[in-house]
Amino acid sequence: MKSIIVTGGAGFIGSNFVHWVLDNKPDTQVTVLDALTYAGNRENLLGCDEARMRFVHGDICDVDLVDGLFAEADACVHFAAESHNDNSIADPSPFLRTNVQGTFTLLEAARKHGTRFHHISTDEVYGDLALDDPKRFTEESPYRPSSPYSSTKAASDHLVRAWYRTYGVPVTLSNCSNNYGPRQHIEKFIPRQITNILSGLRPKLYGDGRNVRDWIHVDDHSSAVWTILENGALGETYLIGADGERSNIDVLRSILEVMGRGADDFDWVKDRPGHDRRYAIDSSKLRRDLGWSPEHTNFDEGLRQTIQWYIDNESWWRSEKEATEAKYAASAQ
Ligand code: NAD
Ligand code: TDX
Repeated sequence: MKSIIVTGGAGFIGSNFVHWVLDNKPDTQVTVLDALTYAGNRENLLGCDEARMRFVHGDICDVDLVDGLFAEADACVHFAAESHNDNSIADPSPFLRTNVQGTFTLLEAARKHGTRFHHISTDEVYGDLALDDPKRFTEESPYRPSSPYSSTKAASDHLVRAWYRTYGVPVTLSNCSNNYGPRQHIEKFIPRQITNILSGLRPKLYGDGRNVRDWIHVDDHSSAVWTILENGALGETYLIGADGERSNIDVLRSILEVMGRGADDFDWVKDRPGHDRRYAIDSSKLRRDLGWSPEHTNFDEGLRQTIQWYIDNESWWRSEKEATEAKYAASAQ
C-alpha cells in the first residue's frame, strides 16, 4: 500500500489512523479527504510529516474530486461519516447524504479505477443485546439497526457488499465497537463528561445508566484496520473489539474518581429515544484468521491518559463546549 486515501482523516478515528500509519508504515503516502464539518479539525493532523501527508479539503459526495483522487491511489480507507447518534435523532438528513450517498460516490470511483476499498463501520448495525444475554455479536449476526445513524451505516455496508458481489470491487469491511482516546469530539460520552467536570458542569447520564458499551482504544482500532487492509480476504467482514464491556455508570464513576469527584456528582437526564441496551463484540475471526490482537487492554490506564489529554489540550475543545452543551440542553440531555 504505497498510496492511500483516508476519508474523514480530520475526525477522531481517522486522524488517529493517519498518525498511526505515518508512525508505523514508513513507505506509505496518505491523502486525507475531509469536508471539515463541525466534527473535523485540521489541527488533528498537526505533527504529521507533511512530506508524506496531503490534506484535501472536500466532500466525499463530490464525484469529480473523488474520481481524480482515486485515479492516483492504491487504496481508500473510508472513515468519513456523520457519526453521532443524538444528532441523527435531531436531524437525520446529513446522515443519509454523507453515510449513504457519500459511500456510493466512493464505491463508484473504486469500481471505475479498480481501487482497493476498506469500509469502516460499527457494531451498531447489529442492533443491541440484552444485559443478561451471554451472546456477543459475530460476523453472522443479523442486521437490526435501531437509530437513524446506525441504519445509514447499515445501508452503507450493504452497498459495499453489493459492489463486491456484483462488480467485483476489491473490498473489505470492519465493524468496530466504541472507541475512546485523544481527539474525540466532546459531544461523545467520555469526552463530554471529562470536559463537563473541567468546565464546572455536572456529568450527564442517560436513562438508568446500565447500558453497556464495549470499549476499545482508538490505536487498537487503527492496527486492526491496517491488518485487514493488508491481509483481509476480499469481500469479507471482520468485527473489531477488545473485550472491553462496561456499563455507562461504571465508566462515569471511573472518570469521577480519577478527577477527584464524588461517586454521585452527576445528573441523571432523559434517556436517548431507542437507546441500544448493550453492544458486545466477538472478534475471534480477526484474531484467528489474521493474527491481530489489541495492545491497549488496560482500560483504566487508557482512560487516565485520555483524561490527561483533555486537561492538556483545553484550547482544542474549549471553543466548542458552549455550542455542544446548548444542543444537549435543547433536548433536556
Ligand atoms: P467523527 O465524527 O469524529 O469524524 C468524521 C469525519 O468525517 C470528520 O472529520 C468530518 O469532517 C468528516 N466528514 C463528514 N462528512 C463528510 C463528507 N461529506 N465528506 C468528507 N468528510 C466528511 O467520527 P469518528 O468517531 O471518528 O468515526 C469515524 C468512522 O468510524 C465513522 O464511519 C463511524 O461510523 C465509525 N465508527 C466509529 C466508532 C466510534 O466509537 N466513534 C465506532 C465504530 C465505528
Ligand atoms: O451525555 C451522555 N450521556 C450518556 O449517558 C452521552 C453523550 C451518552 N451517554 C450514553 C449513551 C450511550 O449508551 O453513553 C453511551 C455512549 O454514547 P456515545 O458516546 O454517544 O456513543 P454510542 O451512541 O454508543 O455510539 C458510538 O459508538 C459506536 C459512536 O458515537 C458511533 O459513531 C459508533 O458507531
